[in-house]
Amino acid sequence: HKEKSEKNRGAFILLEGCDRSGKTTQAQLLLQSLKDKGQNVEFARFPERSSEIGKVIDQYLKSTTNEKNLKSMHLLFTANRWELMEDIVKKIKKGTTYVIDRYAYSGIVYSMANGLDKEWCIRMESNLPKPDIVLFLDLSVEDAAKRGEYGKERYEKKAFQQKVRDNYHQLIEDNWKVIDATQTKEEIAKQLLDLSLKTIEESKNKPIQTI
Ligand code: DGP
Ligand code: NA
Ligand code: NA
Repeated sequence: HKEKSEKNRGAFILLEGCDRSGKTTQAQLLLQSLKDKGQNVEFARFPERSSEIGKVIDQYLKSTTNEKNLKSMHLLFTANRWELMEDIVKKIKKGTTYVIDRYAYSGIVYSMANGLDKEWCIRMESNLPKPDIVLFLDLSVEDAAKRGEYGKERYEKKAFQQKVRDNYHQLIEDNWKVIDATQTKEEIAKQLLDLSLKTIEESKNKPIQTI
């Protein structure tokens, strides 16, 4: 029989997308709208750069040299997910919904774009808690680039982002919703809110799955 703490759990809502997809802005709007609806909701992002592992990741993302070993770097990103998910899952089980900006799928698509094997990347993320819904903000690299210059970090280049987008399209599963990110900010926000409220309702008494 199910533990009491697993009834009426919160949902795990994930936002994924290329750099400049509007993901971070939408995550904040979604968080606020859910709070306005009276939902018990918190926010997290990956990589979370403030932990010890996160600091190494932050330095890596800000540097442009290529001397780092790609597989060990991938495992640091994965470790960063594990180190935070334990607490997050505890809170989800007690009824808090989480809106999360990037997660295992970013890990897979960015590391694949670096040339790592798809199956290896997927395997390294296995057994992490699985999101109840993946809201994938999708737009062409041309449209993303029109939004202004890419930033200065390692992956913020057009050719690389094209690979990332193609890789995302290879991962789409049943629990993914592809959102047309060329719509207005308000239109996107409304879709994300409707999908999230539906997901919160539907996830309440379901066990949390794993990747
Ligand atoms: P931001 O979401 O703006 O904090 O940027 C984080 C960057 O790191 C973004 O370009 C995506 C990339 N990223 C996120 N997770 C992973 C991962 O697990 N592996 C790799 N290689 N890159 C990642
Ligand atoms: Na970024
Ligand atoms: Na971001």
